[in-house]
Amino acid sequence: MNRIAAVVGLLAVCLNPSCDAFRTNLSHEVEDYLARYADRMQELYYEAQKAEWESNTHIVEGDTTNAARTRRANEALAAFVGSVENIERIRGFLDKRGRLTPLQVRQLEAMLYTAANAPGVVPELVSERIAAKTEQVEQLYGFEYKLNGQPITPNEIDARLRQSDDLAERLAVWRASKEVGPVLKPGLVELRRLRNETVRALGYSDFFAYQVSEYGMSSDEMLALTDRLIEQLRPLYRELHTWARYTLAERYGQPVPDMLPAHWLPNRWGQDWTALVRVEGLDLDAALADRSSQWIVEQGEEFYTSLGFEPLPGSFWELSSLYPLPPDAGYKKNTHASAWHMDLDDDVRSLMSVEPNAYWWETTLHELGHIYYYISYSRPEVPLVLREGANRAYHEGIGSLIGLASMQRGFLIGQELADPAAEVDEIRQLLQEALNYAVFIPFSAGVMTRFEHALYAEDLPPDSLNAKWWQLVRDYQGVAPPTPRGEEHADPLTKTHINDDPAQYYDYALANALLFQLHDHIAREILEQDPHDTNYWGSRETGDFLRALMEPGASRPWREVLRETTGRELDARAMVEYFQPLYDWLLEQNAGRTPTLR
Ligand code: X8Z
Ligand code: ZN
Repeated sequence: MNRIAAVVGLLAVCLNPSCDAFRTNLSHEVEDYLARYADRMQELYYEAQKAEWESNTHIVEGDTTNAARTRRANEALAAFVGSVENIERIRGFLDKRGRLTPLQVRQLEAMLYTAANAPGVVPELVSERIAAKTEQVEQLYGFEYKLNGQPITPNEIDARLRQSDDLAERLAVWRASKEVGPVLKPGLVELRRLRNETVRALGYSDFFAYQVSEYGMSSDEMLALTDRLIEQLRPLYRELHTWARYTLAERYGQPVPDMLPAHWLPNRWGQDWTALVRVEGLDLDAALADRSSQWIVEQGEEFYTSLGFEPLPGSFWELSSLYPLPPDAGYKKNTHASAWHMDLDDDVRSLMSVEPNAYWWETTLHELGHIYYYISYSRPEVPLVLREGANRAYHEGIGSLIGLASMQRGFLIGQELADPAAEVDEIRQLLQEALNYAVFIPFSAGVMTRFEHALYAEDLPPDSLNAKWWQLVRDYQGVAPPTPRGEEHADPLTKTHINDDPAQYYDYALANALLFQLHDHIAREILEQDPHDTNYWGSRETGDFLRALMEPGASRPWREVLRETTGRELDARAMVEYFQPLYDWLLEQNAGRTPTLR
């Protein structure tokens, strides 16, 4: 058959929608479109990420060049991914989804989801939102915290809250940590409006619903899930709360309070109480004190390579920003840890301020979890637009899982970070873990999730941000401000995610539940070790399990991945079971004490 005949032949059959050639023709058209979209998107995305990277790692007061570049690059990306032309084509193809492959449909759906965050039908809103976000990041990370008139870094604030036994000092440091709130308030109120209005243009009810929809869930479904986690952990949390009230009252020589005063807790938001206890023979802060920050990151990498992952690419080491800036740097950087997939391929970087202590040890492993997730799914089989986690909680869960594994005794002994001859009080160790993982749930699934839901879905008035926040903190965490905090403060906005990672904090709550499910599976089925005392180091089989989970990225439905990797629904049962021995111990400790938490 000559060429013309072939074309005519094809055209003739293509008039019949049920035949294979018709399907194939559409499929080719979609494939071609997807390939062109991916190429252009990757180019624009990389430019935007590079500009964002500069904006987050090199913040100079009064300098507008970074902001201008970031705005331009983000606008170019938004103009493409949210263009009316792209939205119409994607919708047009999705109307014929029955004739497309599941992988094509997944890509188109991911693209439509991205478009809804920057829809070309409301270009002014998109531009305003980009500018407002860039400005907010500069305000947040360019802020100079001060204690008694002297500059103090977030790392120093955190260290003092972990270590100081002096209540007056604790109060001063806690207050200093909240000073940034009011600076951020006008920007956040504006961002709330812009975030809501942009996604409404493509039919979402509000920005919270938009973010949740990435899980294929409604807001109500997500709130039911987070409520369930809180409920499952409530008995344990109630006992931890009672234990902390009595223990801290004694430590500080104060009467036992009904609600824990926020400045008594070893974290700015009371989200992590790990530092309340030291475990004799397992004191990671002490073990790390004489190591370098670089050693921490290298050792983290070695943990992953021991599981069969490749060493990190040279560009990771050259281009990341891993350590705190010297005080005389002349510029500031984002001090909150993050991992970046710059080009959706092999340019992976992390932004951290690592110091040799237990917090940064765990955080480094968390960030490297993101990095190895990026690397695992950056392969030709995974289309660019599906280079994401099975869902966002999976992405958060992997590194946290490795973080949990890295704090267990068998592992620490193997790494010469704990003395094999030392007697370790196992209940105390379990207590320390609960002060990390269980304590986090009321904050993440409760306070943060409910606050952001109120903010975006319920139109929370700007003059009740603080009242709402402290009401939630009281109800979920059983924590109270040291003194009344009126609306001249804006305490929720001191939490970085509210500004630059909005309406997604339930990811971490789900990740915590998920990581106990994964850990339980790995400990029992792969390592055949007690989940309370594992050593993942060197287990290729564990690495294979994790890689198999990560390699498909978002190209498979997450519920399917969940069933295969844990065999059960997402809930907190594995976490509750893990802490059962501690729960029994706490009941004994708290006998005769009055609980105040509902
Ligand atoms: O933000 C983080 C990571 C970056 S993805 C360091 N985390 C949450 C937080 O710090 O509030 C990890 C646990 C919770
Ligand atoms: Zn993370």
